[in-house]
Amino acid sequence: MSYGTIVLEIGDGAARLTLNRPERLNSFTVEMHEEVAAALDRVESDASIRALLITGTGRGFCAGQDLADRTIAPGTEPVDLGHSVETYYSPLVSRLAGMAKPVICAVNGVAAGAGANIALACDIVIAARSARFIQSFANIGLIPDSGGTWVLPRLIGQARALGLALTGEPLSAEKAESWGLIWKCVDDDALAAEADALLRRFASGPTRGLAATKRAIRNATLNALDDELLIERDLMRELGNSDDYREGVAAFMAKRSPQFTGN
Ligand code: T3D
Repeated sequence: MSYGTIVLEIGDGAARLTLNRPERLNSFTVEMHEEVAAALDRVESDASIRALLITGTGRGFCAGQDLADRTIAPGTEPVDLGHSVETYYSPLVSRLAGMAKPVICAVNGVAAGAGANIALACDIVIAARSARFIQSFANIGLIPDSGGTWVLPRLIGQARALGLALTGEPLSAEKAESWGLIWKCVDDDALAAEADALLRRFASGPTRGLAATKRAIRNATLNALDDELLIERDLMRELGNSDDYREGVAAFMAKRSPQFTGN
């Protein structure tokens, strides 16, 4: 399938999805939403794909909604943003967070509005040192959507979440790392190699174990410790029967690298 607004590359057990509207800082149109959704269908349904990387073309990662599609001519009805959020942004964030494969986001430049929160929905966020995260919703009278109001206080606490959301001030990649908002900030020219190395590692990793780890950690804040311990027991029981566990132990004992199949 060929796309007009994204690039999807598949190979070596991994998928690379690049947002590709650089002249608009990769902001989202309906076409881009539909193409990203189709790409995620492919990634989810193809068992040979064991990890996903998302990044952007040009100097931006993503500037959220394309506001050119939101100008309201006098006398016309505004777009129903609730419909847009429900149909496009929320399902996208939900799919990234819930996907049974690790999702890496390589934030190559500014990530604003929904673009920032789509990045934060990914499991591992690596940002170029020049990148910025901007909750720009305040500048246009909106609220942080795409999971922003949920993820920000959880990752950085209420004071910082409110500060970012109410002011719309940019947060540097370095500060995002030091605040615990993202996994890592790296030099711009190291971003692609760092993200690729991680993608290759996940693509040849114990996929079932990685998926279970992701699910357990993402759901953990909802559970009491004793409930979480029961979940851990069940997941360990299940994974103890996996081929990859057997291979991991055998490789350790034989002092060789494991050859995980994802099963
Ligand atoms: O609407 C719904 O469906 C509901 C859901 C909403 C989700 C949202 O994401 S709402 C928030 C929308 N996004 C924004 O408010 C961000 C708007 N952009 C900016 O504030 C700035 O562009 C940035 C801070 C991201 C970057 O600033 P800067 O100075 O580095 O770049 P720039 O010059 O502003 O942008 C470069 C070009 O991209 C420029 O076009 P031009 O002048 O070269 O022809 C600019 O207009 C364009 N651009 C940037 N962001 C958007 C955009 N065009 C359309 N929509 C954008 N979001």
